[in-house]
Amino acid sequence: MATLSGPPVLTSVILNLTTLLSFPPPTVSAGPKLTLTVPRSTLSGFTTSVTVTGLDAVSRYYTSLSRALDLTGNTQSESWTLSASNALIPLTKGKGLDEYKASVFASFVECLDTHLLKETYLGTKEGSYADVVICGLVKAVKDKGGEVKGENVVRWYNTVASMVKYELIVEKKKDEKKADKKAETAAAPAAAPAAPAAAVAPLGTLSPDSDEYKSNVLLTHLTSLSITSTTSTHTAAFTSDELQQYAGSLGQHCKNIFLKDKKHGLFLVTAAHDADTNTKALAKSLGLTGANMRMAPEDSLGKHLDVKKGSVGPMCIHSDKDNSVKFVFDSTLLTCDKIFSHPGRNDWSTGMAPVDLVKFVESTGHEVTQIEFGKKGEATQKKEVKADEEKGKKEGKQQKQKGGKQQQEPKKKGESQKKAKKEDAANTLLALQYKKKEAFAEWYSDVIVLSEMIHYYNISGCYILRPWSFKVWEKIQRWFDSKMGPLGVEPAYFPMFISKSRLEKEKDHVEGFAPEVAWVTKSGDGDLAEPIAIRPTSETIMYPAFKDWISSHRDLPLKLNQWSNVVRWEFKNPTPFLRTREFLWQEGHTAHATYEEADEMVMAALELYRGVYEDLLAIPVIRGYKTEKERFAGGYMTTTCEAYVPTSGRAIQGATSHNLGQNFGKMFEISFQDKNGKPAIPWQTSWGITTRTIGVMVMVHGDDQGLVMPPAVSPVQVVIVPIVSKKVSYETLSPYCEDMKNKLEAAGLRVQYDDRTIYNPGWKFNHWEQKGVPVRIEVGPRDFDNKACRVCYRYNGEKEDKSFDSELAPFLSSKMDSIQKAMFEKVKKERDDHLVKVTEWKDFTPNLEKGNLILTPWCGPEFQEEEEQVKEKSKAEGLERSGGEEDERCAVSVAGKTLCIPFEQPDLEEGTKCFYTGKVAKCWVLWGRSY
Ligand code: 87F
Repeated sequence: MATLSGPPVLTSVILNLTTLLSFPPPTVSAGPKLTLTVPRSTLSGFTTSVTVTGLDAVSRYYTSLSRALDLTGNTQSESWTLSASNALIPLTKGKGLDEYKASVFASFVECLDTHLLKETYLGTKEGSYADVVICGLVKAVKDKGGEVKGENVVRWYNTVASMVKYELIVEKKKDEKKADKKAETAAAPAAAPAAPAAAVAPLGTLSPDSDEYKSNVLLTHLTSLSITSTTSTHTAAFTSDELQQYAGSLGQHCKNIFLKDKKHGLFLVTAAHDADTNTKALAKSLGLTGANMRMAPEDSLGKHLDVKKGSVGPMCIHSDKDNSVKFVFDSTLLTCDKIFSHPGRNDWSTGMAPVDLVKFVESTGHEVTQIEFGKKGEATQKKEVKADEEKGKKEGKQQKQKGGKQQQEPKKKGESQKKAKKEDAANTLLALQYKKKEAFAEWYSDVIVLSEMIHYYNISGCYILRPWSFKVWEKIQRWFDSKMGPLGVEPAYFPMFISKSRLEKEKDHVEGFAPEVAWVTKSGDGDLAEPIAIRPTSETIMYPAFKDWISSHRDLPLKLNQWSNVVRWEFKNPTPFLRTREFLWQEGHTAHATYEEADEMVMAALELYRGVYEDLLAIPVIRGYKTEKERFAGGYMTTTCEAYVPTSGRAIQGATSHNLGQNFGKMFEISFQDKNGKPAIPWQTSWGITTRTIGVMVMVHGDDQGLVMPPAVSPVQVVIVPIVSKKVSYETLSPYCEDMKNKLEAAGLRVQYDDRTIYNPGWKFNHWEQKGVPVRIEVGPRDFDNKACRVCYRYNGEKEDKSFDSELAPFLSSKMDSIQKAMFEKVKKERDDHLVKVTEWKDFTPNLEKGNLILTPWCGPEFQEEEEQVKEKSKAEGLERSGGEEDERCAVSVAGKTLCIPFEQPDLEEGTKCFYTGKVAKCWVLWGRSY
């Protein structure tokens, strides 16, 4: 094994990557040249050797390779690297630093300085790749005019910079070229951060006289057609971002997608790089009925197009000799002077006139189907805008007809209503575009927008909560508040700003969280004397006041609850409700004279969280203790409620309740005289639940039509939709419906009478279904005649005719309870069907892959290292089995992690062994893939 303390010039050494990435020992300051030969299986796709020189370039190169190199092991290093990449890479782009960029940099440096006040390096005691990466990024921003200030940062910067003075050369060995295919495709970094300038090969031109050109069948076919083209060489690009970076200057590149549909076969789609290639819309444009277009499996790329993933281009159709692939071409490309695509390899791009590309494809015996693709980006919101436009159009139409007839009045219940609904959904583009089971993430974002829960905002990770979701939050708040009084918890409100010194008073508390803290540094144009943090949680805001308020045992217990917003500047993929930079929550903070009292409070809060999930949101949860590794580091013990999302097979932490012990008391000098007149430190708790609850509810209950609301939290429980016809006008039906509404409301139901005349019944059915209202009552002419109505249930789609009499209200009231129960039972069964026991390691990852929650015998909550090993090993096995790669910025991982040590423990027979270590098991632990 080579280390950096070898001879001054190392020519070719195969290094263990982990060794390389650990911090270079201080002895190496002379700047040796280091040649690193990376095994193909680790880093495929790098066909040429790359020389990276200088601190910032080395740093950026590490960053760009981080996914392929699997820089894992130390979560602090990982989290620093991730945050720094996200915060600093954008600052290194463009010319100089504007005011905004400078302030981002200043707060990052400030953050670093705080951390380095207590630590010498970031993440590990000896320093790690995180120091190299971040120091390099800091240098890059410094070179652009960024100010590196702060005693600790300057010391760290100088130390690290003086140590990293080497060149890094990555090259590929010839004899590794035949490495296994799987690893090759798996390692293509799909979304790696920007590669360093020094690692990007300059654009070159491939001569038609060169051997390489002549041995490429696609290029020689081009020549044989006398098509004028140029082929440029560049760094291999695996993503469109990379392509833009390496070869964007050439001109318009194509996006190429190889699709398979069970019924309609294979399609090669060539579209503008920014085209919206939504497969549903595409199938519709192609007139394909019953289509379900998916990405074609990778082996069919080789089989039909003789090309590898990442290198597909329209010319590859040349290899489809038996004409089994249909070619689809984005007609907007025809307006370009020249378009570029890969001639079978992703380090070459060939440019030609679009008509010539069409000529090329036709010459291979393939028909070119032209379709005009829209631009991607605003998918769902665009839909919404369109829907609004449609609505506007309709409104106009209706206004013109004011006093006239109703539109599209269905003649019969059933058939024509269904038709009206379908047509309406299509006309207004309001229908959900995705199926929950097929494209869960897209489905989720469609549902929350179309149901009018969420509106997107122009700051990443921040969302507008519209009344339909905020009212759910209000339901949770009202319920929760009703339980606070009996527990002796009082409402209060504390400021949202924290001074730096207070935030950092309790070291363990902020440690690891620091990169997420957002700071205010300016007012108007002037700098604040000291930056102030925006609360990510309120321990450090509240406890200095606790110190003032608590002096005797008579001041205890002190129990406060605050509803507020908090800000945590997350860098992982934001998801509305689930992972947002600002979110709403309730945080309870209490202080007690004894540990037991505090413990009781912790459990009482957790019981409320169970209630929120199970009784309000109809979602079963598993309660338990967090392991040492997963508990809140600032406290003593953490309890949790874990929910399960069947569609993704993932667990999600629902809420936590902490016994903080006396840690904060000691730090904030809170003390009291106990009953015996002796000084004592109070025992504290803190507990919180957030607007994540709403997201979990959407994911768990929603279906292909949209939301399905549990009656307990639905802002509207019953919607009454009149079906107006020639026989019965609004004027006649309205008093009937109003009367029904009043009677149902008098029974305590939340009712809406949808008397809008601008929408027809089909539109309304669709609208309320998407919003998940538990019961829709349809009132048509015959119902009016018979003093009846039709009751339709959202959660199971069933319908029944009921008389409108004194029984209707109690009937519907009890229906609300039975729907609530049925929804809970359905989800509980699904959850229980996915709850398995595993006693041997070999069964662990396969069960994770089935989307199961796994109970295993475990050696004990304190075995943190072993827990980490399970996480890492299951991640590696999971990735190997799927042949995939994990995006570290993604909010989800394939790793199995501990969710909790459930309070309800199955029997553990004496002598049972831990499923992983083989040591004597102390308890059952619940594991799963999680959000
Ligand atoms: C992010 C930035 C700074 C979580 C953070 O769980 C600090 C923190 O302290 C932080 N993210 N936490 C832990 C919060 C603990 C606790 N606070 C009261 C809760 C419930 C409510």
